[in-house]
Amino acid sequence: MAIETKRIREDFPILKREVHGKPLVYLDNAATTQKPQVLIDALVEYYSSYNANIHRGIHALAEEATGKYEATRQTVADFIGAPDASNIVFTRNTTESINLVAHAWGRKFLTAGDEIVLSTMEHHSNLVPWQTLAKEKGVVLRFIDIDDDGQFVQDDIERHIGPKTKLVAVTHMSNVLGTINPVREIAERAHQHGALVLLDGAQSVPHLPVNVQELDCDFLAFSAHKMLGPTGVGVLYAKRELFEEMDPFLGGGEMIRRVQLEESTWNDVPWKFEAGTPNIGDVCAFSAAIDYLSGLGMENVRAHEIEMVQEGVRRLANVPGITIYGPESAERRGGVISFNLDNVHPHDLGTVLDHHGVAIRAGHHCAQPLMGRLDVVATARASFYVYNEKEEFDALIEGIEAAARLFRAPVHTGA
Ligand code: 7TS
Repeated sequence: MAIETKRIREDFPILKREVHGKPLVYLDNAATTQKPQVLIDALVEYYSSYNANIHRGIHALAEEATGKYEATRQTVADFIGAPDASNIVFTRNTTESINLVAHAWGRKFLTAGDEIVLSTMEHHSNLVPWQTLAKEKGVVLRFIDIDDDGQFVQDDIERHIGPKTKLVAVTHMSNVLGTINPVREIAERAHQHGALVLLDGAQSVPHLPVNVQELDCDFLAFSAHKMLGPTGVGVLYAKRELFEEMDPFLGGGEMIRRVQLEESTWNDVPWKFEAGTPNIGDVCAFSAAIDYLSGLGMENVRAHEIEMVQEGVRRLANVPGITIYGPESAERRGGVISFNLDNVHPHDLGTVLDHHGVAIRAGHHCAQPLMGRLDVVATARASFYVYNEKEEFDALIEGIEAAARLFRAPVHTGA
């Protein structure tokens, strides 16, 4: 393995703790990842040595904090292959980044009859903002469906993206199925019809090499907390001309150039979209998480997760009564495995696993329409990251077998 998990695990203090007397097996990385010591140190360093408000002060601390905050913007731009730091706006999370586009771009440029193309595998955060906009503006929503392998139906891509399409907003990687979508092709088709493309990168940016210029997406939204970074920091990438023509999302301090009693003018991009005091400490620390991932190499992160998924699917498939969702091929999916065990509710399964020290997620994963499409109310989900190792599947399988025994489903060892 290109990723040395034994060495990496030493960098994550939380992995040393026990849960219910068992070593922690953390398989809920699609929800949020754990934090390396360098990230924790970066937060402590900010608050213990250069805490100050940015962009306004002329004193040394304010200059240091401003410098680090803006340096992180450059680090983020480099990480996703953006042409310039001004292509990066800091928000609170993916959800806020998508809402920013819906408000600042959608409200300004969309009118009745325009179409937005989404998909049936979207996270609620890439559905609800568009539903609200659609109601307000009379915009029509269309949905690319999935096939039995959990991939976009090709015909739907061709059928739905057409001359009326103004925006295609889809997830790069599904948080439930793990599906990695053909977003490069989708962008090409959208652009042929003059439509823009927003990628929900909440799951892809942490797990795959992502280059916005190669993908040619117009917007990309993601969250720091899913990529070893702190909570409370999101990113919105956009092409410069889009940020220029969009109206501000929130009004207040920092985002203005000149304010008069009756009207105001706006600050330059990207500050036009960062009203008020931002999450300075967390943004500054975020660069430590990105440096850590860059040090590992995103190609290696991806290769590690392909191996983990292959092994995970192999082990799970040996357990009688298990249904696994998502693409057959590990190359077509990220480090996420959603599954169900016959006659056992995923919440019950999650509770039994928790008593084995294994943290998974159970529920609808903020993708209720997808649950309907899969004809289930919920799934259990194991999701991986750089510190997970194949040995951890032993505890997962043991816990599932214990749940099967408890709830009287047939069982058989799955090694
Ligand atoms: N989009 C996708 C694809 C996601 O997986 C998530 C979070 C979001 C958007 C929203 O991110 P946030 O940082 O704004 O909350 N997904 C999950 C999950 O799968 N379990 O918990 C959160």
